[in-house]
Amino acid sequence: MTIATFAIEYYQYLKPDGTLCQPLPKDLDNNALLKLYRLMHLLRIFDGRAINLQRVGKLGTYAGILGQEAIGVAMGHAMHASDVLVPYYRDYGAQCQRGVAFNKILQYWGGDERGSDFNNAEDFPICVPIASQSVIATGVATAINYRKQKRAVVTTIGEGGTSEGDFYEAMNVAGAWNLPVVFVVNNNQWAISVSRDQQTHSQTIAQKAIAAGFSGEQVDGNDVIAVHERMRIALEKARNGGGPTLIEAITYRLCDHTTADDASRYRPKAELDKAWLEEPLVRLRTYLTAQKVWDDSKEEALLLECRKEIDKEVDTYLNIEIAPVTDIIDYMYAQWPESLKDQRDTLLQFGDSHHD
Ligand SMILES: Cc1ncc(C[n+]2csc(CCOP(=O)(O)OP(=O)(O)O)c2C)c(N)n1
Repeated sequence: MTIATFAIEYYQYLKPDGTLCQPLPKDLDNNALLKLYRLMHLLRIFDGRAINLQRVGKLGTYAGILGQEAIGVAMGHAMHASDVLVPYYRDYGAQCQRGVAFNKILQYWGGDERGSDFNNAEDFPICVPIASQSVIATGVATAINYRKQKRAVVTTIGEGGTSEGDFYEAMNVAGAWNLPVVFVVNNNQWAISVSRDQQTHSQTIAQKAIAAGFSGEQVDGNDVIAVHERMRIALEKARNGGGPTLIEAITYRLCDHTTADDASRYRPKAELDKAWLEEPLVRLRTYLTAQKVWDDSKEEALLLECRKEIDKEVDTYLNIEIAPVTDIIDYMYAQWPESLKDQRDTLLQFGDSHHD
């Protein structure tokens, strides 16, 4: 006797060859798509600059987003200003649409905590301890429900992170309390050197939501249209008391895990070459070109404009006044323990030589 069955849907609009496999969703016309295309380019240029900055010693570490631009961009565009983003470390595409300047993101990865002090007071800073953000998101969503507000929380995680206990706990409470959370899984196929298949034998990540009592689905994460539409629907549902959704966005990390990694040591080259054929920018460009709203001269102008914009952000970052070295201690305790007092004295003794 079968007592439960379930199915996981997969959504796609724009195929890798740039043709549609179903009509465009109503609220995404060519103008909106041009905006998303511009943002994806801006991010790709930002990403390249950030890696270069790290390579010349101007940034500590950096987590790249090459090939994953569509997810953040679509998420950020689909969210309302009053929703809350509880991000992980590959969400610049959403953050930059929510009042976080690129120079702040650089500042964060440059090791300066002031990079997390951005204009948008209710979004959360980048979260590195894997899956802790999932639990935080459920806390925020509980507050929203308690206050009877019509807002949704979006939280992101990699597919590897969905093996963490915190993730399962967050999913469980989100289901049990019908919380307005959209869990977005950036399934980029690798958790550093651990492949998706080694990570879990769950057939999909999306089905993890089923056990928690709400719906999960897969979406082509390189299709900005599909991610946008599924986000729009999940957000609407969350804001209107329909509870949580899990969206597993299937993509591929075309870069190293971070600047501290060398993916060529564990990732088959043939797999990478194949993934390049499905990346998100080219397919949208092919589509827009076929629609006669895009051409080579527009592309050239856009690239120039985006480079200029990112140059400005980099300049701002490089000219930010460096915080006093004692800041790493000053805000940790109301009253310093003895051991920290000694460390602080030592820091003061060596002055600001770290500037060099
Ligand atoms: C709790 C915790 N454990 C381990 C790490 C170290 N770590 C950083 S990123 C990472 C892999 C994450 O992979 P995935 O969740 O698939 O996300 P991706 O980075 O691929 O987007 C690990 C293990 C961490 N940051 N936090």
